Amino acid sequence: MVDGCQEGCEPAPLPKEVRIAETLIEALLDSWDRNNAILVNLLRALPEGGLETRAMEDSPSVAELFTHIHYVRLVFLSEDAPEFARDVPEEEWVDERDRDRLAQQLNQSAQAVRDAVQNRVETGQDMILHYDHPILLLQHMVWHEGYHHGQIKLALKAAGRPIADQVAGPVTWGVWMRKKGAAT
Ligand code: NI
Repeated sequence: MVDGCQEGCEPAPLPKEVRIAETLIEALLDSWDRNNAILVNLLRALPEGGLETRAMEDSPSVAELFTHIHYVRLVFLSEDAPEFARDVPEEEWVDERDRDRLAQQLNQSAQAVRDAVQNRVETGQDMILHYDHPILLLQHMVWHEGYHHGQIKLALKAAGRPIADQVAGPVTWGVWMRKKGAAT
């Protein structure tokens, strides 16, 4: 053997570029998981009656903002990676008041986005209609959902039912920043 090694050797280490690429995709998918965890945490932290509140009279309700987020994820998938767009709702702004149902929908569409982006990165395929890189779908959704996250907080405040910073902070901002395994 050229390298003097027969059975029982350690496999050759992966090239540096492959290791970096693997680390980056892992971190990006992790950021997506955290983004969804934050959204579901916000849903769970809403005060009684929070789903019905609106920032202004003609604004969507908090419930409608959550169903809009779910809908937007699946509609973009239906246009860009359709085999991952399962169960796209017929309506966009649904006034769903069942928190468990909302959480289930958000977790389901988050998994669909994750699977689609991972698949497109790993197979080197482009998205069909939008985005120069499949990762941009994920980044677009993070930005979109952060935008609506602020609106939800504002709606609660306008209705006189804000979530206290001490309650919201650890389950939202903290999810971005805490190292895995650190105490909450
Ligand atoms: Ni929107």
